[in-house]
Amino acid sequence: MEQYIEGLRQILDTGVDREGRNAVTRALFGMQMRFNMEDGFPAVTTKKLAFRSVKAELLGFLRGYDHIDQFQKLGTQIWNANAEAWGRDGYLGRIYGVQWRRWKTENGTIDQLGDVIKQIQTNPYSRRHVVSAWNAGELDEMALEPCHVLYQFFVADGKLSMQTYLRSCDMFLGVPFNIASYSLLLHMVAQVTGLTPSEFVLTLGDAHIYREHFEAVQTQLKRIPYPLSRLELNPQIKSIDAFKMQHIQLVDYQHHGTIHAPMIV
Ligand code: UFP
Repeated sequence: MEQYIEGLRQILDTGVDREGRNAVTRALFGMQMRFNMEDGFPAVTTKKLAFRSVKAELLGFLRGYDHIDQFQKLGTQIWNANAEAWGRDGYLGRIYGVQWRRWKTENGTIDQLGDVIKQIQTNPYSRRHVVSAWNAGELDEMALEPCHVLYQFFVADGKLSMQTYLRSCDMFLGVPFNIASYSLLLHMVAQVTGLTPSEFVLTLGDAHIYREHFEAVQTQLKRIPYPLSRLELNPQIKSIDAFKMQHIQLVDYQHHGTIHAPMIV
């Protein structure tokens, strides 16, 4: 997680301040972080990560959920503020999971993730293992335009790697969540394809810290990181659609205390 901490420091020290859509941020454009799963699971240790919420949101995406009630039932409140801001009675629209699993075409739907998993199994060295949430024709039907826009898998030596493009990155609140979520997805896809999870590469576009979070970030930067945790998946699960909350466990997670800071919608 040093790269994440270093990224926070770099933005705070050298970023540019701008008044954006919802608030003032300090930002840098274009960064990359690499997390090797062999080093442990990249759950941030310099504050408490709400891993239960990470699991619930990702399972909701995998099921193609599009309503706040579904996410809440699984155990996450993460979409509440965006749903409220959008004002459609809890309906979230054509968000991530809908595009991953049911991208609309003229005569049906495409299960992008399901298809990519099949391709990883049958044609592992393909350069087309891509899943896109950025459906330009449906952006105005989403509670939030996708921040994690696209991801791609890569197979070599029996190992599976993955890269995600994050166009807009709330470095304090969103990014630790995104890192954990995609690292979890990497583990899940690796398990169902019989590969070993290797690197998660996160490519960041507009990487920003909200002015409201500056103090919280300073607090975090003073803390000494702990060794990384480990992820355990129930090894019996062999289909991406079969995962449930209890099949996913973060173990030996040592962390500093929660740092409260408002989510800027
Ligand atoms: N954001 C993230 N990660 C996410 C997500 C949202 O960092 O996964 F969904 C943050 C980035 C930005 C805001 O601060 O939410 C989205 O605003 P905008 O659409 O104006 O970029």
